[in-house]
Amino acid sequence: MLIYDRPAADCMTEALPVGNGRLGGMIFGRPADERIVLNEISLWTGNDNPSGDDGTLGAYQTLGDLGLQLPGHEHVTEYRRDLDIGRAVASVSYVVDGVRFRREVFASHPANVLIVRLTADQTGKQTGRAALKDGHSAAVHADGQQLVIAGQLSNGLKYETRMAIVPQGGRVQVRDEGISFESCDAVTLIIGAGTDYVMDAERHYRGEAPRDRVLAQVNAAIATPFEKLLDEHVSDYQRLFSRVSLRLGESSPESRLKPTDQRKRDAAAGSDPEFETLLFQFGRYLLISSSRPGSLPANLQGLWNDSNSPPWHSDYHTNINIEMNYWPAEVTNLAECHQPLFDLIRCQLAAWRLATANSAEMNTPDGRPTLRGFAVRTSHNITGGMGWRWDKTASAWYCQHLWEHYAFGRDTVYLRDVAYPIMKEVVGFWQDHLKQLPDGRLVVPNAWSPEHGPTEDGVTYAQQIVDDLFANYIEACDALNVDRAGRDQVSAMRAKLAKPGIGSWGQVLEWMREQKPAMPDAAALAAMKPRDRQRAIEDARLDTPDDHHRHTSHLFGVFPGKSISMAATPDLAKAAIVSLRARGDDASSDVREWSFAWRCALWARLGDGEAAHGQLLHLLEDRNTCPNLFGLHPPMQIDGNFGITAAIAEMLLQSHDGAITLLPAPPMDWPKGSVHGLRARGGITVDIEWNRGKVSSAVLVADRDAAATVVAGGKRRTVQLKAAEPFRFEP
Ligand code: FUC
Repeated sequence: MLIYDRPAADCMTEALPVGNGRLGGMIFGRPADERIVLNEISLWTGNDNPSGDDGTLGAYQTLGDLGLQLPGHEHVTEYRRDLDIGRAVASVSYVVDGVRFRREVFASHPANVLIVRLTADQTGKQTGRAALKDGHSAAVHADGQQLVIAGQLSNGLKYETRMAIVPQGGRVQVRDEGISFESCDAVTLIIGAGTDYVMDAERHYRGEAPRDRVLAQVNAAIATPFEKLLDEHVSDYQRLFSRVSLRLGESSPESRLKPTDQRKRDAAAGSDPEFETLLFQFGRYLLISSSRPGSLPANLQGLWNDSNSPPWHSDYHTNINIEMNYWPAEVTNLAECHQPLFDLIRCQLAAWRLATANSAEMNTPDGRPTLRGFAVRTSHNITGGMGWRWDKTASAWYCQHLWEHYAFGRDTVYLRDVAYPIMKEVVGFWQDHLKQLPDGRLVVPNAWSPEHGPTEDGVTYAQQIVDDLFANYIEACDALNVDRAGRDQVSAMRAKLAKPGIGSWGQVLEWMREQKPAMPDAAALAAMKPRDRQRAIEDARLDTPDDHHRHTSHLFGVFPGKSISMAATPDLAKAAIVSLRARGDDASSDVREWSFAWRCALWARLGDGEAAHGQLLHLLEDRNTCPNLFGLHPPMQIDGNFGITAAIAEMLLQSHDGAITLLPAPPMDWPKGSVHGLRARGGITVDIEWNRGKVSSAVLVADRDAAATVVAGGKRRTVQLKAAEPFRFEP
């Protein structure tokens, strides 16, 4: 539960989010003049231009506002607003003149609408007005007993927002300016919205006008009793949310009562294990709320946006951010929430192929245009448009997600029909694009370690991602029993991929050759403009122990990859520790928001629970998370929320190296606890209980008959699991 004793003053950092994967709301909780910022996940400007032009990329837009005027509610007592992430309902309650008022808001996935319910502990007390405001100044009209906005964006995208009222008792009047209600016992507002976007390139991403659909959704909801709408919403949400429960220890009764913003600040300094559980579950809440099958994936702000020119277009960033959004999907048992990412990838394929084939920059090392596969740029939209520079290996990183969905779920039909064909294409791209060095090693030519340093051959990040793709492709061929010859060829190429090197101070080399930058002398620095000076200093620190860049791209092989580990590659794992320590977590450096989540997962993979926990605590600091617990880059950004949820899971359970490791990185602050319902690769659901930092018992349930190697406290055991039969593991 997130709780506050004041209304929000700012949308993105303080208001509370609700969402059904498609429709979102940010609730301020102001008693007399409530504001709920509305969103629809497909409301995008921009077009299909893949050239990297940020102008044509467009941006994710805000849909508008729902405003509620409640005269007489200016002075209230006993104010509280909260977000119950166990039920996905936001509430506001307060007392005016001895009457307790309550407001509940939720976005129902089954009913496909957002619902606001006003009640009080006395009858006849609801008097006020509800109005809609469009995010693009389209007009609001009364349409019978409903308010409607029908708008169109500059790119032709049609959208519609609709609001209806269901009063209990009292009187209601609907006018263009708003819906007035007087002396009602209770009021339910139903908000529907939609666009004519479809995830179908052949139809130029345009489907039917949203009008009939939105009207039908709103009409169906007004014909359904409120209690039923609420029950169906809560049970639909809990079907996903309740799969995982976590206990990391007991917090003090005082901690539990603190407002969430203050509690967060205190939790960063000391131990509040229930708050850390809340942070973990909040990431799951956000994923369920912003990423449901049939809709678009969570963007840089998830689903929540109050601006028409949001930071970084609130787009899909391919060099860490969108991937991090989906790190928790499989391991925290929300595999179906991964689906929107795959659907978006699939509907963009034709556009990405064409853009890659047409780009001279994407030619093969011997100068031929790309014939197989595709690459993507650093950002993209939902209609084939791309922004900024090419991020060559991002398509292979996307393939990791396609593969992991199979690795966890073992759905062979999905692997054959969805994941494998795309993996094969991208493998083809790399078969054509790797460059052979005189010594026979294969390198990714002209590669980039995202947003850091020079572009060179054989950059560690790119090498590791291609290695990951090849490894997964080989496993996919084996699982499907297909393409034996291709598989063996890929396996031979994989063996020749240049491996990460270890540098002069024991670090993982981020570039093939250690960078030996020189610091300009003091006079030269003094003569520079401040920005250039900053850049020159950063450049001079490249690849030195003073390099505190926010990205940890060269450690991809540790996490989310699997090629570096203490067991299999101890030298590289030790070098990864050196690199990670040097990259640091200094407040004055470049490390921020999502960096902490990544570092937490990296430390978990390297088996250091204390260091991992330290990163988690850093993330709670006010510079890294907002009062509403959203990540703070700044500005607000959501990837850190998803990343930390995945990282906490990684501290409790790992399954990337062929074994299922229970409690691989417990910190001292979680001496006793339990987790139920995490997923391990191989289609296995895992419960773990621990005490004094050691596993006391575990239960594994496999979806289908399987052998599993379980590691706990350094001991390994291979067990035979029978489908759906709980297997109790006592170390
Ligand atoms: C990547 C990061 C930035 C930011 C942006 C949205 O480019 O390097 O820190 O998160 O995405």
